[in-house]
Amino acid sequence: MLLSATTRLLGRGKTLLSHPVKRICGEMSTSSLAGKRLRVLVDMDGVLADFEGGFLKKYRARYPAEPYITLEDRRGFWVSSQYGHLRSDLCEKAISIWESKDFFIELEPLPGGVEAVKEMARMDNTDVFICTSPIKHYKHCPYEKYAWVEKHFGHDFLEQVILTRDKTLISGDILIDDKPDILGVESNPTWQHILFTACHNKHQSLSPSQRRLQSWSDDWRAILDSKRQ
Ligand code: DGP
Ligand code: MG
Repeated sequence: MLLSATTRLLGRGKTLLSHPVKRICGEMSTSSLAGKRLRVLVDMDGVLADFEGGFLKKYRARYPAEPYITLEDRRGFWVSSQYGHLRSDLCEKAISIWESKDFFIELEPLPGGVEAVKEMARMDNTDVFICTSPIKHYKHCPYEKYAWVEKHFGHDFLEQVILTRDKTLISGDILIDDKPDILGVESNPTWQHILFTACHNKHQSLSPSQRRLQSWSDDWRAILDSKRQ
């Protein structure tokens, strides 16, 4: 009874408690264990799921007579801002696309992302979390983000999902994310930001603390290794 409660509390308890050395660790605080493991936070939209491609496809299908911005011409993180600059009413039209049912669940995976994250999750001493910001129009997005993870990673991986509007509050060693400026209430986040290249950020220069991952064909394993103690 007590053992099963401890196992539940530790989360990874089954593996820990069956190993004599790890059992000692199991009696230590979970934070001392966490210190030896690499914690990788991976963003979803623009990193694992093709938000920009999915947006453009659905925008053109719904508004075939309206002007649009090719992926080559995308600049700046906020899609609605760039469409609003093109013509003010296009801002709302852009927003209507990702606020629609089935937008998030139908996003295509970006090449190699799902496979890379699955491989990371199998690596020794590595914890991987999908860390994603839902839009505030919550009718479909949070549900569909969970459904997308279940569809591409399987039900058990839902354990690794973090939905937050403020990623600075989440502790980790690295955050792989396509948003150039990740700001929030914590001015000194624990993670190093690895900027994942996307159509909207490829022309931007990095801040001194950032590094780039060009795509999932780039050497993400070397980035993880460089952060291991
Ligand atoms: P993340 O990838 O976790 O940083 O999530 C950012 C979300 O914001 C993602 O769902 C895409 C969405 N997004 C992109 N452009 C705009 C925009 O112009 N306005 C709003 N409200 N959301 C946007
Ligand atoms: Mg993103």
